[in-house]
Amino acid sequence: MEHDKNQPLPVILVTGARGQIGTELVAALRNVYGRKQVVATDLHDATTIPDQQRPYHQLNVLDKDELENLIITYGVTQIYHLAATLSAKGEEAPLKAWHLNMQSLLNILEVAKDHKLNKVFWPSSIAVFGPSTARKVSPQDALLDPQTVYGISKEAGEQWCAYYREHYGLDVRSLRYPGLISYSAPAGGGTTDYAVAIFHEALQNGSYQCYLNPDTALPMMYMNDAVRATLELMNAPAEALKERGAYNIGALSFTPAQLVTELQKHLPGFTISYNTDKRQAIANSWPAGVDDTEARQDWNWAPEYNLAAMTADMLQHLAPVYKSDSNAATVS
Ligand code: AKB
Repeated sequence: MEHDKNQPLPVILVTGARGQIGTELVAALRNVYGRKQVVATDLHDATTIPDQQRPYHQLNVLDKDELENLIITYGVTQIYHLAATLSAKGEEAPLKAWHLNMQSLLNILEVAKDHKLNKVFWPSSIAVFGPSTARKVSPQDALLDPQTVYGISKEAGEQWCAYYREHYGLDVRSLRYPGLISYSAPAGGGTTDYAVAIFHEALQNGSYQCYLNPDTALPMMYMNDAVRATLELMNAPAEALKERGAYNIGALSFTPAQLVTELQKHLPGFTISYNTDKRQAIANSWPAGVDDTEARQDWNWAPEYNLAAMTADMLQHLAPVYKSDSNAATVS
């Protein structure tokens, strides 16, 4: 994607910039708008951040005053608010996860309203769905009955975004991300994390113990598609976006067993064992896939990576990282 030269350059602030999505989204945004247009923020100490990854600021998103300082200092016009506690970690400390996920979103919406920002992006998740979808492909307008505190915070967040849009005219846009698979930064605290960890373990040790049953199908997406979806949604004309909440976006739906079969095409010696934990119950409450007809119709969403292409690309990027490791499996 390229910046439309007839439009002014945005100044974008990203929270959670060092996380799984943020790492790649910041790079993609800088590619389109230029490095200095994107202010990355996260909890990490700023002194550890190399020059080519600046501007960077240490920011706790619960600190509204500091957030506001950065908006004023940089003349920020858009925010991508990615900082959050995910599904599995959220269940370990539900009230803490609720506070972080909700209060940070409210801080962002308030400063965006007060400083009249052009646009806000906030990710929702397939975690808004629950048992009512009966593990089928969930439609856009399915009943939302989340079973985790993370899912409840995403459902409430969707409502808050709609509230600010309707009452204050704030242009907030949102996607229900499926499980995201990427090689640049680790996934952290989610139920779908196995689909990232399995690549690292396969290359490092030649085996993996999976915490989900082999036949647990979940909606997934390669990060390249997720980043492109985010940029496309944010650049779609406002009048095209008919969905009041967050858009379903689909790409892949696979089980651990199907991913293993695909991996074994490249790593024939790779072995898997299964030992389920609490994350199985969370996965059981989510649909196997999502229906993204509305996203396809309203802003031409279309995924590019299928299971085979995603697996090959992940291995191509990660194999060199583990090459010097004597236990490492050989990619054929
Ligand atoms: C998680 O597993 O919690 C996340 C999600 C599906 O939102 N990856």
